[in-house]
Amino acid sequence: MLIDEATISVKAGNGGNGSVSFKRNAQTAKGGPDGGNGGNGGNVYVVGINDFTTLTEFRYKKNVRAEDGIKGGKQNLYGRNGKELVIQIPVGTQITNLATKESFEVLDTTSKTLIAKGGKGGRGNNEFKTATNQTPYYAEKGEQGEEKRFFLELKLIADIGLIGLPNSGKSSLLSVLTNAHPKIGDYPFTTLEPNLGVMGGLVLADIPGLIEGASRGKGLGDRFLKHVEKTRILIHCVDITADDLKRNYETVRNELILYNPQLLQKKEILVLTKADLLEQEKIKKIENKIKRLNKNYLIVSIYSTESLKKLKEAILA
Ligand SMILES: Nc1nc2c(ncn2[C@@H]2O[C@H](COP(=O)(O)OP(=O)(O)O)[C@@H](O)[C@H]2O)c(=O)[nH]1
Ligand SMILES: [Mg+2]
Repeated sequence: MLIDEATISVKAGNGGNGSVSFKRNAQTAKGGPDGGNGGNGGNVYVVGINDFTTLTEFRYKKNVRAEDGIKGGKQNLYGRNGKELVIQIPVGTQITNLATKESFEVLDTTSKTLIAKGGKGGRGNNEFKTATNQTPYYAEKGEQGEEKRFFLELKLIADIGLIGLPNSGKSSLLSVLTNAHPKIGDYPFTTLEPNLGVMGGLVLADIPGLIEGASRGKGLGDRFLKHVEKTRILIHCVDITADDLKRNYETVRNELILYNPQLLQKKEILVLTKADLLEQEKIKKIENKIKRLNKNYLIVSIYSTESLKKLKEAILA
């Protein structure tokens, strides 16, 4: 399981002060009170977003605040309300108020949850006029907006694992199927955590390092295999241009068995990648061989939207 977390300070807008003012013009030397009300401070809300990478933003942006209300003006002019602030937090994030320990989870992308309330604007002196006091020299101050600190925690479990030998096109597929931007053609063992992306609400993990010996810890493969255990579906990528497709496929399957035989029970989609690099004729021959094996397979190229669409359908089926 991968955990992402951040702590943020949130400040809702202060209310604008009410104004103290009296009507003055050529006709009226000593008019009644006309101080307007201050605007309300902006609220701070949370809405969910299907992009878990947004949490990392709050490592750098630790303070967020909504706009203050504008103070009231002469001639009963109302101050404008401060703009609300809506922060986007990945769906699945647990948000805990650090002072009260109250917490809630961001469940979807449609609901908007208030997390800090803006201060009410103060009333202007016009509102304090009474029968006995026609000239109140008094207006209300705007209230302070709420100020709170929150702990944000997102636990990610990959639903789908992209497996296959190095260079089989896993990272490329992740980048075209999801919002992730993994390094393509990167040396496979440079990262210690799998790259993740979201597709239709499902988390896809690009599991690098599956080579012969991975289950015994070679090339950090076992670190990555533990992520495979949690996934529901495996997308097994095999480079269609490789010399021995069967051997490539079996090398990876064998590492799965050695690590945990139950991994073989998972639904697996065999994906022959980089189909654009091979002539149709050769692809047909390969297909004929696979058909005899009675396996679920797809032939895919990152340059063929049609093939990617079919892959998405197979994953979501
Ligand atoms: N022509 C072509 N090249 C691809 C395709 N998918 C991946 N590649 C290339 O194959 C190489 C390895 O891809 P990568 O996604 O890094 O493989 P990984 O090691 O399994 O993550 C890179 O140079 C990619 O640009 C494809 O569909 N067509
Ligand atoms: Mg890769």
